[in-house]
Amino acid sequence: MKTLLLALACSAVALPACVPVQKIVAKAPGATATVLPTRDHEARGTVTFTRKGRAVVIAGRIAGLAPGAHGFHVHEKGNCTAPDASSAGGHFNPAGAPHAGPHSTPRHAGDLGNIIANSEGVAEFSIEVEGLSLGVDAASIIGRALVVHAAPDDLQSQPAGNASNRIACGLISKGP
Ligand SMILES: [Cu+2]
Ligand SMILES: [Zn+2]
Repeated sequence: MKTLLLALACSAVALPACVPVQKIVAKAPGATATVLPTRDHEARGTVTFTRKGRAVVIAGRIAGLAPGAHGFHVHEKGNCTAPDASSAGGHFNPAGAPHAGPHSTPRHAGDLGNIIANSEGVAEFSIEVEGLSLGVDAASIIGRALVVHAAPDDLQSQPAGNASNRIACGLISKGP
């Protein structure tokens, strides 16, 4: 009976103390991007950027894609206003490196490889890369653009992996 009373007290009175610890310590994303379709396309979704040691984890869900692989990059300019997102400029490349895959050295810092859409046209992903920051230094991706392409990035063709048109674009902003 005494135990039961204590359990009730926990749920009724001390509720905040009963929230799972993991939920409290889980890191909020350092940045987010909502990608919206460019003209004549339908891809859209939300992506979070979370620091993990020296790396950044880029996770999210993008729908409205053709099934298969789609090139996925951080582009230099945080400007998605052009109908084809050409306003976002080239791949974010502060080191003047060649284009490559997300786990190659050297590579453009903005090279995130591909996201893979399922038969419903939905891509769910979590990509861990180094060489990016969410701060105010030269490697920061805050204020730049996240771009999804129509075709796969072959991870080697210069200057942009031959990934074809830009089908979705979103500004990367600080905070959750
Ligand atoms: Cu791109
Ligand atoms: Zn690149």
